[in-house]
Amino acid sequence: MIRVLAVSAPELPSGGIGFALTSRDPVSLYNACRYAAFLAENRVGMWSESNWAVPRIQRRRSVLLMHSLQDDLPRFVQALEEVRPNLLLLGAMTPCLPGAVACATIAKEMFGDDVCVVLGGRHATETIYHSAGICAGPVAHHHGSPIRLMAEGLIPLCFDLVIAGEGEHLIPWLGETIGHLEQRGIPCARVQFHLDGVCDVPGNWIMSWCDNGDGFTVEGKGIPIDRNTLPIPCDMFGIGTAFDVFDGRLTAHAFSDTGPGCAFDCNYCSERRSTAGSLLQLETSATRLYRQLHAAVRVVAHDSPQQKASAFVEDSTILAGSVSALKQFVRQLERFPLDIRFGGQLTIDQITSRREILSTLKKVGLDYLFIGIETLNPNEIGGMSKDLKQATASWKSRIDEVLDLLSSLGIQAGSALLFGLGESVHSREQLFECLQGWRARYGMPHPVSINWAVQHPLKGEDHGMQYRYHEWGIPDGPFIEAFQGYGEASILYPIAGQARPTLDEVLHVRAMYESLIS
Ligand code: B12
Repeated sequence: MIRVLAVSAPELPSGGIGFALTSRDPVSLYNACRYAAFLAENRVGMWSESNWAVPRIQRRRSVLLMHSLQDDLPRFVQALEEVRPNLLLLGAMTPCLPGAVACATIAKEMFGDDVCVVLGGRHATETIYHSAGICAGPVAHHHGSPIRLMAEGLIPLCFDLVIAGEGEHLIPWLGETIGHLEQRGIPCARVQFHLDGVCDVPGNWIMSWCDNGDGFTVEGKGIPIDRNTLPIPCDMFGIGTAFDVFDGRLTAHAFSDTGPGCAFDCNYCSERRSTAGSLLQLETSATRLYRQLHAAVRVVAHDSPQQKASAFVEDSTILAGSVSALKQFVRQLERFPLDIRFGGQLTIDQITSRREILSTLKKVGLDYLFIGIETLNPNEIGGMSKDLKQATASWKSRIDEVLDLLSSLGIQAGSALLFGLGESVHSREQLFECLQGWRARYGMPHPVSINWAVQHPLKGEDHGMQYRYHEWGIPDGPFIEAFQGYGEASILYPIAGQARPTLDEVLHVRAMYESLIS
């Protein structure tokens, strides 16, 4: 029998999290596990006897999202005791690596070789990669690769497998294999010696493990996943979040499944095209997104009949901002309307050049757009790939134009700010002054999220920083308190070329932020 527990590792050793934007649904993990859940739901193979072969409300109890190791540890240990997993799936983004190590170590202490601990997600994907692009060239391990860290003794030997890339098909395969191993009385943690046929599993993925101080790797053949046939996460795991901007409606995380890459290539961002890969199956993306919204309405009607549905589109920019895909999406919603309100992201310049589409999108349910303002003077931070129309007007005046347009259309705007990219203190102050003015005039942007730029491994495109990431980016101590209210932030891993933030500047930004939102 497969007994699976899936956990998004925490990003902080202790303390709270940013308040502006968060979720109760670990959607990255839902995406990775959706096909396994689908097999369980439809009683296929070994998954039919797993602990996921239950209604989704029960299934989601064995999928956890942790934020603070200290606060969320009791919940994790309780889940370990209840599920007694033979397959522990840990998803970790880069700041969460120390949290993943802590969780894996506890599971190993409790179950030893009877549990197979698998680490996947963005950190693995950005630190174990093909050195010449997607599926090209030999596999490289960044200095922060968990395999290297285990081999060099910087972290304990706590992960049996580390998987970079797409998990949708590999996780079902792992479950099946572990089920068979258990039937034969072979310890689940020995799975790396039973990999027959694994290379045929679809998806772009690289599987690695560490044995006797050496790293080993197996790669898939790169058989593409047909994104049109992927199960929909909320069908499999339900919806546990309600974003404030949608008036109490439950909020599904929708995704058009055009891959993890963005249409743009901003050099500080993990979604940048050159790291995350280019867009996939864009021509059918509108239908996929429509199906996801449709599923959200269906799931809310079934699981919470007193409530209504909303959705936030997690695409880096909604349908990559493609005019034809957006128009197709609007047409589908016009023909087959849904009782749903939704939001997503577009860039400043996408918004100004898609006025008409935006007004049609509003009519079919678009209530909210989240825009990355980041900073007031892109030139000061070395430019941003998304700043396309810099020759026409300043970034600030284009933001103004966007807020004016969205306010006239009745679309609420939220925004993200990013510090630690090389901007001056004066620019920071100016930025908050502008925000005060905009909020007084338009009532937005709201919410506003503040972040301190973290250098991610970016498949080695990290300007030689070669951080190892095995220590918490914000160690226990005064910075934990100072960064309360921030989204992502770190002390140890500043962006290439920038100094670590001082306590004074972190508090200065936070004070300006608090006065903005009070
Ligand atoms: C939704 C989201 C969230 C949600 C849900 C988080 C969650 N744990 O699920 C919330 C708002 C809570 C959140 C929080 C954070 N997030 Co976030 N988030 C996203 C977002 C917008 C979508 C994620 C997604 O589903 N992508 C689509 C899927 C298909 O891709 P994927 O996530 O890479 O997952 C695939 C593979 O990685 C793999 N996989 C994933 N998990 C696992 C696990 C196993 C075992 C295996 C085998 C495979 C596997 O299979 C998946 C399917 O192919 C992305 C940006 C983006 N558009 O991707 C940022 C992003 C992933 N987040 C990011 C970050 C940094 C964070 C935070 C650390 C920020 C912070 N506050 O400090 C926290 C971490 C919280 C936590 N404990 O996990 C970064 C990660 C960068 C990096 N190098 O690590 C991203 C890329 C944004 C960015 N541009 O910087 N996030």
